[in-house]
Amino acid sequence: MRTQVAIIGGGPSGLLLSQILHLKGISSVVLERKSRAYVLGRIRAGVLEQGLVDMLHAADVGTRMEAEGHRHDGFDIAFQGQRHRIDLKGLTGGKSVMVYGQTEVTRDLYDARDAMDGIVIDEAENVSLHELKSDQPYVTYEKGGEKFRLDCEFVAGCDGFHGVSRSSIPADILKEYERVYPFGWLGVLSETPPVSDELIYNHSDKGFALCSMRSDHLSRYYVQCALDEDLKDWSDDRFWEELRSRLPTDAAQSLITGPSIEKSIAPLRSFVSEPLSYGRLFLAGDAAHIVPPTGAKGLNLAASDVHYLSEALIEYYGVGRDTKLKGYSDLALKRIWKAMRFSWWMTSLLHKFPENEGFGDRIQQTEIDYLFSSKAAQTALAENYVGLPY
Ligand code: FAS
Ligand code: PHB
Repeated sequence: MRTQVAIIGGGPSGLLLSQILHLKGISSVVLERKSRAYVLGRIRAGVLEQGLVDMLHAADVGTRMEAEGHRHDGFDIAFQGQRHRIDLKGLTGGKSVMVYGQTEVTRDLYDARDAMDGIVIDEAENVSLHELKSDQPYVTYEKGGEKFRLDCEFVAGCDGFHGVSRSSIPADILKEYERVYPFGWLGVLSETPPVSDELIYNHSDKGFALCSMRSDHLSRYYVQCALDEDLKDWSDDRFWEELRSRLPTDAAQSLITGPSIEKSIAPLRSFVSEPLSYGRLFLAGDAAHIVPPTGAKGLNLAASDVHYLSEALIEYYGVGRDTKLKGYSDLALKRIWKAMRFSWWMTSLLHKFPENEGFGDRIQQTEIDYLFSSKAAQTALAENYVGLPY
């Protein structure tokens, strides 16, 4: 089989890239390791920047998002029982975010690829990348016990943190930057009405908690937890009691609980690998970087990578120039590191750090106090949260 762009990974990065390229007449094949049901069973991000919303519309994948998503013009930060609203719209000259689950974005992308006869090969195992430094790279994989070869001109590594693409770049070329946080997030999805119309990011002496949602009858909650927590030790009742203990009084009293329909623990890390390209291989999304979800940047950063990479491929196939392909890594990394900074800052601001006892705690409290009292500080937070320009 032959295609112009072999895309490794059928998550949001790979599917969005495939859809954008298709609309520009550029062929691609997506190789996904898992089944479609598995991919669509993952509960992940919930907040979309305007840049991603615009990209989904441009890719003819925005209709259901507009019908079922919810625009949010602000969110609350709760600290020591005090809630302060960050007025995103007022502070950014009218910008907002869209609350619409990554699972739904991925579903919409799969549906669009199917509708346009896109080639997405699920359960493609043992994917391996070859001849990346040549102008005739190829990919091999197995499916149903058979071996296959996919000849291509470019390989897009959209296969997430645990994928094969990043590790196909020689170790003496790859430079990795990482900060692993001493805690994780225990997340619950429940068919209950959200505790508030907007998100609430809570800093409490017992640890961070986040009140989010997917719709007016589907809520998403997280509590900061120790890295060695075992999901089996967290009954629904224990989760709701812990969440309630970290919320300001009004939210704690109005919280409506119910059975969890999904419960998972995600570790938190900041990670960037450089460069994002090696010969004909280009990394995008979690394959290249991971942010702690505090700033709601993971999925949105994958989108800006796909924006830059698709623009570069469209230039190459459109006018035969490789200027943007050569500049892809440096350009994408500039925005990646700004989102890395913001996600690290939000995480440092709102979580309980064991080593912070004393001075660190007081600095954290002062940082939040300064934020609540300074429009300039709130504006800086708001412009990062709605998404810096591409
Ligand atoms: P993905 O990891 O989504 O997709 C990569 C795909 O490649 C997967 O489907 C995988 O099966 C496939 N793959 C892997 N190896 C392969 C191989 N060798 N061959 C073929 N296919 C292969 N972001 C937020 O903004 N907010 C959140 O709350 C949030 N929560 C998260 C919770 C968890 C547990 C995780 C892991 C991430 C979370 N994120 C969150 C970040 C998440 O949304 C990512 O940023 C987003 O999924 C990035 O999309 P992709 O780059 O497509 O990577
Ligand atoms: C979510 O709804 O899953 C969500 C929202 C905002 C975040 C992280 C996760 O910062």
